[in-house]
Amino acid sequence: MRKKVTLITGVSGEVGLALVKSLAEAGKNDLLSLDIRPIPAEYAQYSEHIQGDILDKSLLNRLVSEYEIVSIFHMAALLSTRGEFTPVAAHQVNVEGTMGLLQLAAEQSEWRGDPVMFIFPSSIAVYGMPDLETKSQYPRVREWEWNYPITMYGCNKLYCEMLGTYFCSNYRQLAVERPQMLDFRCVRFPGLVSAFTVPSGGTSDYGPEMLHAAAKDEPYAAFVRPDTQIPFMAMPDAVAALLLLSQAPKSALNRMVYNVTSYSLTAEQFRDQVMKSFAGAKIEFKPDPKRQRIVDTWPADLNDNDARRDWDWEPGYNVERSFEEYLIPNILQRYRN
Ligand code: AKB
Repeated sequence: MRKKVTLITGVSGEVGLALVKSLAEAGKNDLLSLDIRPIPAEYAQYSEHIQGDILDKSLLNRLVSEYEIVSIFHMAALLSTRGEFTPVAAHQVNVEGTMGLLQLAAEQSEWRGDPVMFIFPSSIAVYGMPDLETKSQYPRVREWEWNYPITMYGCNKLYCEMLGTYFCSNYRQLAVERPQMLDFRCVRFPGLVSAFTVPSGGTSDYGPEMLHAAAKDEPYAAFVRPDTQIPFMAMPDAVAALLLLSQAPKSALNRMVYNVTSYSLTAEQFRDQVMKSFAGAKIEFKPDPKRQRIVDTWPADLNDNDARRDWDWEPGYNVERSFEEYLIPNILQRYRN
């Protein structure tokens, strides 16, 4: 008998690490993690880890021969800034990697006669506001509005949302009598901020970067204008959203793709929050035109009413709680050691 497992891809990334820890601490002891990198030593206790590439078909075949995969949290991705430097690699990881796992999940669903749950994190990068005037006119966008991404990563995420929806609703409907579809569920995240890890390769990174630099007493130049506004969320809320969505009864879900958000800040307001705790922080603004253009196309805020209605989504950390109770105490602790 194959061991039943919950697979987490991209476990060594920011969200993956926070997720595997939360799932393990909530009592899940069937976690199998996969990442091209090793799992950091302090997280190794939470899952059985396989170091390997989601693009390696023989590895995926080996996984299904050895394990019965009952759900997948697919966190592996190359983010928006990195994707502009390596667009072909971004497409391979973000699209071909997701396609391979969706297919695996669909085949496992058919084989088991029971849908595999596929949890997919998408992003505000799927939006593309044409100009700053439109961005200020439509501050809280709905899921279906302004889906015109300008980055490879944004295009990849939007397409994979559609692929997941296809695999969930229509995959092989003409070829198989009663196909057993997988159960695809997706959240669109704003910029995420963790107290324990610093992001790499994203374009919302100026927020967390300024905070971590201040805590380390290092000067920081943000690569955007002070008036740049996007939504943010503390990492525990991102993990809570993934868990809550995965626990929601299927019958309650009226969509497959949901916005979730917490608070919206300009880069200057973000700096002001940081300065409340690190009064001497040396933070300046040196906009990089290319990265600025990307964040200028992202909405100032998200409308997450549908997630609130369907699966009781509510962020636990507003801006004050986020900084005062989660970010600052944990960051102080982190850099003290
Ligand atoms: C990025 O900046 O690329 C990510 C995201 C908003 O998805 N943090």
